[in-house]
Amino acid sequence: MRALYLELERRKVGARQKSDHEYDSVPSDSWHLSCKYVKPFTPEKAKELIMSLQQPAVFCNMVFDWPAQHWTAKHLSEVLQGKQIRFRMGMKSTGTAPQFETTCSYIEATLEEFLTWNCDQSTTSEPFRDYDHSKFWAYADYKYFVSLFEDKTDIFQDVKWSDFGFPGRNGQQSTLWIGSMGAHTPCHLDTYGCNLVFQVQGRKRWHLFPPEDTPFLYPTRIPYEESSVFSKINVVNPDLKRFPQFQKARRHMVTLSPGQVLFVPRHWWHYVESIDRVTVSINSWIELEEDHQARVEEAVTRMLVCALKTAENPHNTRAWLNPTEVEATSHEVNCRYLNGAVSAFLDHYRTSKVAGTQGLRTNGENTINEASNVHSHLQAEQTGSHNLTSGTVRQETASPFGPDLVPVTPSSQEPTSERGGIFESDGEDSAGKNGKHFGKLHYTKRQRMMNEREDAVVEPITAGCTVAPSQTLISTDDLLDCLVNPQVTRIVAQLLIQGRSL
Ligand SMILES: O=C(O)CCC(=O)C(=O)O
Repeated sequence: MRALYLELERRKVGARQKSDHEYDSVPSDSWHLSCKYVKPFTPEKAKELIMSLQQPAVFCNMVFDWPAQHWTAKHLSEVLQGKQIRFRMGMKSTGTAPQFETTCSYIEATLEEFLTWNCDQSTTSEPFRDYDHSKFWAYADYKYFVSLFEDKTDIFQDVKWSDFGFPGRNGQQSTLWIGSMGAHTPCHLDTYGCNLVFQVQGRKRWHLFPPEDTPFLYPTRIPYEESSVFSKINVVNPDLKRFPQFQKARRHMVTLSPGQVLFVPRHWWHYVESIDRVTVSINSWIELEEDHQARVEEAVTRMLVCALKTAENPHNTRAWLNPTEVEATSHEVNCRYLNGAVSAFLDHYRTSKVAGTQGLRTNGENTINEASNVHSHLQAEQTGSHNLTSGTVRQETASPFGPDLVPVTPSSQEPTSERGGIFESDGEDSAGKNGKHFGKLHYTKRQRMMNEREDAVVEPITAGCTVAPSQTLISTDDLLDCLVNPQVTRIVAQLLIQGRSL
């Protein structure tokens, strides 16, 4: 059955769409598309696709009636009425090192001030006074609706993920991203869930890499952020001498335009850059069965990173803790996380009938049922011989792709014309070198493994014996990169779970 929509609604959408073009460099085609009256996929079909697709894909014509389609930065600045928002400031010119959040600076400003700085250079916008628009970008990234619109909860209904088969999912489970040209998020993978991203204003270019290419992306957990594994590579200007394996990574690139929704499957690496003067996007991470095991992997990672990095330097968490993390949690708290995650995993699979059957997406990665022989699993991971269908859609069914669902395919050529992103490199490293300081730390992170963070007991600082990294052959970070490599933590999690379930 296809959903039908009233012509009146369609007209309203179209009229407002036109007046919102002032900052869009690329006109949205939603007006023409909305004339079709119908959505190409029912919620049930969309969900089925999301749960079976193993490559990124762009949904078209699914959101033409969402009120959030009109959420330009200008509209949002009126809705938010002078609310102070934290902006991450980064440099447009970068070298081959990724611009991590730990190397950016932060300011508090209103959206109005942001728009003045970004779109009207004749006027000075106070909070941005130190940031020359030609050299810096600004990003109000990863803002939870629940924090942004505290007293305006009606607005949650403007986002309707129920159209994709997730009833009750709306703005309450979404985050908002507002950026200027060049604003970007360094290459990382999200350890939990899969992702739906609605592009509202301007365009963003996504560079995606499949999970099997993880070794070629040089994963690192420093900066440490629960639920994100960062790549050491600046994928738009890679240092191939230092990271030669990156040449083997299969880049998939797509430019997302207003009105489109990108599906990012679980564990796909992504680097995302704003390529228009103002961009606004909204996303929601969809929980998956595999998250139960991912929580154990994340607990192992947290324990090791916090222990080793605190031992190395008890006084300076800023260098390694991502600003989205509140603090380095104590060993006691981390033990509780780990035990909680293992118990939750076991409880879930003991009480659930879905383990190993249709409800459990394996997405090429093992679950407890498949992991009974972890050694063969490791071998499979290393040789790539396990049953992966990434890059293709499962073959039992006819291809679902067409004009309204566009697969993101491997790029045939490296984006050489875009080396250094959309700006030329001047060899400088990052905004951090400007001596700018951090702002207040963020309050939360995507999907918390526990709600009891407030209970965290801060461990007394003990004097560690620190050896200067320059004197060591293998640094703490080198060691951590091996110990908490995603392939290793997966096996550790499986062994822990097996040990408890015997
Ligand atoms: O839009 C961006 O800058 C990054 C988005 C992202 O990382 C995500 O949705 O997982």
